Formats: sequence, C-alpha cells, structure tokens
Amino acid sequence: MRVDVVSIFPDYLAPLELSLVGKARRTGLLDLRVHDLRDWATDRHRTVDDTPFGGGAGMVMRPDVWGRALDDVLGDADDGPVRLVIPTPSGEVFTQRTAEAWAQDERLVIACGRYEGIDARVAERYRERGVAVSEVSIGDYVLNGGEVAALVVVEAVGRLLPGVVGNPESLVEESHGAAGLLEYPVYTKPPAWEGLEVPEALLSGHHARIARWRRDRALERTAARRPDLLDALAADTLDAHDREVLRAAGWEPPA
Ligand code: JB8
Repeated sequence: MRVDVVSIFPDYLAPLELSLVGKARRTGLLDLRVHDLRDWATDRHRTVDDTPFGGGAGMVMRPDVWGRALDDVLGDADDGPVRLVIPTPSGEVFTQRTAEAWAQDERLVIACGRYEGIDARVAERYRERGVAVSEVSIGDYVLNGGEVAALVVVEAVGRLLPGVVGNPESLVEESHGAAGLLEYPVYTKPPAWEGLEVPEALLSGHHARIARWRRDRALERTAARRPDLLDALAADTLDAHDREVLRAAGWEPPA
C-alpha cells in the first residue's frame, strides 16, 4: 500500500520510522511518503492560511495551496483508485471497521489540517472529481491538527496489511475485533507477584475452561466499560450463559 501524508509539520510523522510500521516501510510492504504543504505555497513567507469569510476566531487553510499539493500528490487519475483522508473533529468516527475497509485500498492520501481546518471546497472539489474523500474523527476530543490522527490511521491500517504483524492470529482475538467485545485481561509469569495470583482457570490447562473464563471476563469488562458495544451486538451472538454473566455484571438488555 502507498500512503502519502501532507502536513505543515512533516517532522510530526517521524514516529512512523519506528516499530512495526517502520519495519513495514523498510521491507517494502508500506510505501509511506511525507510531504511539507509549504512546498506548494507561492509567496516569500510560504503562507498556507488566511482569515475566515464570515468572521470568527482563527485562520483557515487556503484551498489553492491544498489544491496544488493534492493535484501533485494524487497524480494522474489513471494511477488507480485513491482515498483522500481528511482528519477533522467534525468527521465520521474512525473505527476498527474503517481501518479494515481502508486496508483493502491501494493508496491513501492524508491531508493534515491545522488552525480552524481546511477550506471546505477542497473536500468538495476532489469528491466532484471522483476521489473517495473521507473526513474522519479519531474520537470525541479536539486536537491542534490532523497529524496525530494521521499517525493513528497509519498505525491502525498498516498493522492490518498482510505480513506487517508477524502472527496474523493476534489480529483475530483482540478488542474491537469481530466479536464486538473488549479483550479479556492477560497474565504472564511469575504466577504469584506482590501477593497477587494469576487466576486459577488460566493455569488449569483445560482449553474449554480457559475459553469460558476469558469470555466471561470479556463480557464483564465490556458491561462495565463499554455498554454501548453490548447494545450494538446482534441479539443472537449472546447465549443464555453470556446473558447470565452480563445480568450479574449489572447490564440490562436494550428495550
Ligand atoms: C485543525 O481533533 B481532530 C482534528 C483537529 C484539528 C484538525 C484536524 C483534526 C485541524 N484542528 O481530529
């Protein structure tokens, strides 16, 4: 997969040299290119922003500078399909389902805004040209710009590319996986630490008992921390035992 990130702070993307994503770049699984938006500014001060029409606080990023940058980075339309990702607090929420969908794309171009955001005509113009434009938020809080969201998107999508995570089984059982539950708690050696014991079920060696223990803890955790996930679970994914564990955890099925 090829990913381009455009930002006025290209150094903010330096962590993408590290860890799994960095290795994916070095091995050629991920072609990641970071660009400085100011390379497409035309004045002596390399200006990328201006005052908002209609008034109000802050500055807005100019569409002409972004248009030149994105025309160059997107390249010819016949390069194949490409998705333009614009992080914004007013976007649709980026979830594991989004990451799974985008991991099937050939190319992502991530446009990182700053200030009060990017002139709305930029998203409009590229949609009109047939580009898949996704305005996304990584959660209900406000950042100073799109760079941290770009890091999140590249990490969440990058680890789903074939070959990036060593053991693909570790992609299956995790929180926000297909089960729709949070992950169960995990333990390693030593079996006793500071007077705290590893739960006996995990030491039993009985596969079915371990699986049941883990599902029960996943259900309890989800009821306590993310009841919204349980409300969204299809009715037929919970059996009678699951419902009893959830009832004991204080969860009420939606009406
Ligand atoms: C200016 O919170 B965010 C976010 C905030 C931003 C910009 C992009 C994303 C651009 N402020 O997801």
